[in-house]
Amino acid sequence: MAIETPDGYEAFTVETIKNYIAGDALLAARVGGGPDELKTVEVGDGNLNLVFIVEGPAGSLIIKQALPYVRLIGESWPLPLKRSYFEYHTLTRQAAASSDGARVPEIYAYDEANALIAMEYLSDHIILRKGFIQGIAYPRLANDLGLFLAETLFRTSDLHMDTAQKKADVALYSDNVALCDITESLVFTEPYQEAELNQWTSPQLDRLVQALRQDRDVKVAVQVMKERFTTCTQSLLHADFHSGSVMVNQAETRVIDPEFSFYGPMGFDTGALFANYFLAYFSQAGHAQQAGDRDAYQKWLLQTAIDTWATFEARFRELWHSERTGILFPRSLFEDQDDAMGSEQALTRTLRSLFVDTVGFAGTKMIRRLVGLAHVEDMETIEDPDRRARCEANALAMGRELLVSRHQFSSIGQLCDLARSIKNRGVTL
Ligand code: SR1
Ligand code: MG
Repeated sequence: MAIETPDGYEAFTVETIKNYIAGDALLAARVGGGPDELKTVEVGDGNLNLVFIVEGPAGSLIIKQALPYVRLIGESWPLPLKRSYFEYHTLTRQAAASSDGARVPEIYAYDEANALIAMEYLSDHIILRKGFIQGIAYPRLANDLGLFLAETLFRTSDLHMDTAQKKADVALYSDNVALCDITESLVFTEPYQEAELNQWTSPQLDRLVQALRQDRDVKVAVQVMKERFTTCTQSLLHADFHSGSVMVNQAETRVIDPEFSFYGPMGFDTGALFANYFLAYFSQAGHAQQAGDRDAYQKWLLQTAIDTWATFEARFRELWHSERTGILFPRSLFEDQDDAMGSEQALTRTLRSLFVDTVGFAGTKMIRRLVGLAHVEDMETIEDPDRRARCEANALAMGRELLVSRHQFSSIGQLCDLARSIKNRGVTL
């Protein structure tokens, strides 16, 4: 079945993209030379888009182009090109909102008709997930991501933003329906029922998958989290904040790919990151050459989780005191009435609610990556299925506990204790 695309749209190839670049004065000047002098390669390894690296005599860039369907599945699953519009606008908003930590790539151009964004090629960075698989430690990661999350989430919330602007933005992003629908189905629903696209390591995990679908506490909890996702327009989210959406080297951290963005609960972004720390943690046993040789790296991952939250919370607290200019918890009710205690009480409540959401969404995001459609390379690259299944079963146990018992936790340190204890006892298959 051929997919209808808007007039003016063309899905590029490594050859046709050269003429496109040559025909755009700004992009052509950036890479230099004519079309014959450009080297192009398509490197998209995500689930949805085309990604070209373009290198010329004077420079390089990335072209990210949306396809009118889900790349992972094919043309049988159409997907609006407009996701590229949301991605572009979120990149510009995140660039403005984030100052001290991770940054987004520099954007060179946006072509709405071709659903294409031209941006900086981060040639000396790698995808964080690949770093996790190789066991590479990143000393700046926790600080950079903690700051990025605190700043982007706080500054796009009613704690800070002008209310008319925020309401207009909520309306704008409400149109990212198809991408939200992917999350609503693939994250919050399908892993808990029979669904054509679900996959898991079978037969090793069959019993656990059946148990999950019959687990009433889990099903209720995940629908409560889904209700948060669909009804809470707290902040402009990246909304797919996994370790494949972060690029790193030893000196800096970049956040990419916010095409799922919309106004939702802050904890959905923070939770996604913690889910990916813990998935990386449980996958390490599958990458060890000899027993124990990833122990130090696992320790680093858990410490990174603790440090990320510490930075996030500290920056959030600072912003609460210095940039609380929005309609929520106004200073007129607290500081201006000499009620600093009231402001602290409100801050404590806000952080508590955000923490509980973070834990619940982290559990949800772990589970979907183990028994739903889209898995993570951390686990998928473990070749021996028995070994992989043991890692996945442990991660699944952690995901369930986070989701169902989210109100019982009060620190990331406790989540790390749980991860260690599940690792030490190991789930029986
Ligand atoms: C069909 S898209 C599957 C997943 O890839 C993206 O990274 C999102 O997480 C989405 O759920
Ligand atoms: Mg992505």
